[in-house]
Amino acid sequence: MADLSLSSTSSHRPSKSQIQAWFDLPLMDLLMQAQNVLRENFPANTVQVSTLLSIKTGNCPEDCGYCSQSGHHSTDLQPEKKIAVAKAIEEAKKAKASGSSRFCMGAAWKHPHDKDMPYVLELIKEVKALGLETCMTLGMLTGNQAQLLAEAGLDYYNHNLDTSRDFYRQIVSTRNYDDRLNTLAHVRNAGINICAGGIIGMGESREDRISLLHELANLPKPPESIPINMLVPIAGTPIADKLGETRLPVLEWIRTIAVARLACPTSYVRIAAGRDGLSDTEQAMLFMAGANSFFYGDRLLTTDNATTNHDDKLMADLGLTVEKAEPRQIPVTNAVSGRIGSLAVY
Ligand code: SAM
Ligand code: DTB
Ligand code: SF4
Repeated sequence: MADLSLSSTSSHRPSKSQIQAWFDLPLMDLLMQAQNVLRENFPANTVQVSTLLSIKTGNCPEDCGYCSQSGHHSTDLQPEKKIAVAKAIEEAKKAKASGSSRFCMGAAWKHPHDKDMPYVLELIKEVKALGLETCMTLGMLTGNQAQLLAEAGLDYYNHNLDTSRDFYRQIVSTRNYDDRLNTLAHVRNAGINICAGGIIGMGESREDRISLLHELANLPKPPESIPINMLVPIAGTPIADKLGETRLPVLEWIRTIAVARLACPTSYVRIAAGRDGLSDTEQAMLFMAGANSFFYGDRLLTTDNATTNHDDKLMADLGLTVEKAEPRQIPVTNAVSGRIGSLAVY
């Protein structure tokens, strides 16, 4: 029988041993706890839906061992320079029309250069003007860049810790864990919501997955959004080439999502990359495990996603409805009184 001391009330700032104990629960006990904790914190049967767009593809100076976009690996990827703002807006309109509530724009940069900032700020303003929530993932940020993104109204910044501090050294050599934490601190200080999670299935141990969730749950404030990606193996990347046909069982993804839900009860937990090819039953279990967010749209950044047609049917079959977009309001200074107010930009 499950140890009742492992209930959701003990979940705030969980220790590593607490997280390990959740992983060790019988699966049905874990799923029940996770679904109950989800329902204590969010409306039942409601999911947050995001669509991704790559705004600058490939030739990235970083050497992340899982990524098709690193300039250090030889993959089939066709690099593309920054796409036109008009083209991105067209894609955002399509995402909105198909029911997505958040538009996430990703650029394969180590960090944005200051000359790139007017471009990304314009994208934020124009996408927000459509009534969509905005998310960006542009690599490392300085405090000043984070501030500029916040002032433009950016809702979320995605910057994943990806795995444990120890295993991180085996997957990327061009930056370290503290670089990631520094950027997350700049994003938090600027008042932008944090989207930070990781990838599983890279050959890491369960101990590494425990450490990742421990890091995320023990940040000064847990991320508002936690994407849990399952590795999409891409030929020509060192990790996919090393793993060969070895895959992490889907049950471990389900377990990891459930433990993320218990460790961070009030965060959105996202089924991120890796859904393509899962059965409906497997996906239903990921939602049962407490996931309440997923990427919608036929493409992720450079790889295929589950199709929108199939996802529409899946959501109908599971009785899931899409959460309404609630873009962050931009703080404005009232020039006359000097008081801080807020202004909705759509
Ligand atoms: N360049 C930015 C950065 O590194 O933060 C953002 C883009 S990067 C593609 C965003 C996240 O996607 C990575 O941190 C990783 O978690 C995930 N990701 C990238 N390639 C993946 C793959 N092949 N399979 C699963 N997840 C992947
Ligand atoms: C995240 O954690 N997953 C998304 C988003 N944040 C940017 C990216 C997934 C990328 C999957 C591989 C690809 O399409 O290149
Ligand atoms: Fe570049 Fe991001 Fe890919 Fe790493 S994950 S190679 S930083 S695009």
